[in-house]
Amino acid sequence: MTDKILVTRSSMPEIEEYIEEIKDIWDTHWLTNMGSKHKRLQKELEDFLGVEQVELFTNGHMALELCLQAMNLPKNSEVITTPFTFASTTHAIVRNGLEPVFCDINADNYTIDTSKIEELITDNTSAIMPVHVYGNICNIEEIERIAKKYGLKVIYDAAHAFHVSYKGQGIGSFGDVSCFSFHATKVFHCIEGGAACFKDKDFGIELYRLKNFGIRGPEIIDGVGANAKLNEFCAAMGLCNLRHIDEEIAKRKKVVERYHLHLTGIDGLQLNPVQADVTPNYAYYPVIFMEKAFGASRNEVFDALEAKNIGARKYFYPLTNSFDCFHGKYNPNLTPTALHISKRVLTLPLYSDLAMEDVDKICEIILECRK
Ligand code: T4K
Repeated sequence: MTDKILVTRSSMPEIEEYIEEIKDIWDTHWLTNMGSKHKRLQKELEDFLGVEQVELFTNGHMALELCLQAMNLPKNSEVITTPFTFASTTHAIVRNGLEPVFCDINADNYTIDTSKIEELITDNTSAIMPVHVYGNICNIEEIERIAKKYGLKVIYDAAHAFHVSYKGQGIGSFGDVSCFSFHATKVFHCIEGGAACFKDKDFGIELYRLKNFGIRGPEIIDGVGANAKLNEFCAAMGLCNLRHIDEEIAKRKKVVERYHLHLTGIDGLQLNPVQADVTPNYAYYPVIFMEKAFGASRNEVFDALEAKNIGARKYFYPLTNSFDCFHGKYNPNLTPTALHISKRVLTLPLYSDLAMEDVDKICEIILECRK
């Protein structure tokens, strides 16, 4: 094992709690295919997130990919999204035979710049796929207005936003569908897992078929589906972690406050904003380093931390619209704010049991980088 402090560390329930939760699997021998733990987690999440319906998946990516597929959008139609995100968002669009159209982001909260969406809409636009990046919430009202005006579907990538609420309403309840990631690195996790939240019953039926080979009944397979089912061991981890989620977020809040204590008001540093009407989940701690004003570049800080065995991450660099796999098809200069931010951002280590002394040490190393 390494003593390195990494960007995050999976939270774990007590081993006894997990063993207790999985014990009955040895009686039932029911390991996957929508077993009792899957059903329980689904119901508990619907209540907890305050959403009408939840469908569970093997991971957040398959939730996004299959939600797009279930929408049956016209082939080659355009989906407006942002490039300042994890590969998954863009790849879900491309793997559906759809065309991503990249909108720039806001310089202060890194979510889609809604003032730039309408100019990107064409006759071929079918949907908007905004990202609540770092758990920062997009301009939901404006996205709703635009979607309504142009008849577009809205699929929120809410991978980072578990248990965030906006004006008291669970974030999963916005858009046609919102997708969460329950990956090991997330505030709430199932080892691997994901969920889609939505209201439309028929959409739910289609999603269920798509995650289970298109099977409608034992002798009726009337769709071409994938296999994206959440297994019972992952669901059991989710059931355990859900019991501790408030404590998990409270501990993360303390770590964030400690970072703030050291880094607030330092010239050349931009910290994650506090958003009005939003109850945050403290998922990530991104810092933007303005080289001139701060006295060191993002890369210099990254290297200095690495040298001291601290693994910060450049989430999200490079932008998805400059990935090698797209062979220069998209022009990142058309999203200048995203480009600017991606060259300057560093997400600092953040997890619930990160020691305060470690936060102090990380900040000390960062501040010592100033020339
Ligand atoms: N949309 C967005 C906006 C997303 O950010 C993501 C995923 C998705 C969609 C898709 O959701 P999933 O299909 O993944 O459910 C990590 C995560 O794997 C990924 O889930 C996440 N976003 C992304 C932002 O971060 P990597 O390649 O940076 O992971 P890795 O293996 O370098 O892990 C990061 C750190 O986490 C490690 O340094 C240590 C810690 N860690 C990692 C693992 C795997 C643990 O403590 N335990 C673990 O088991 O992508």
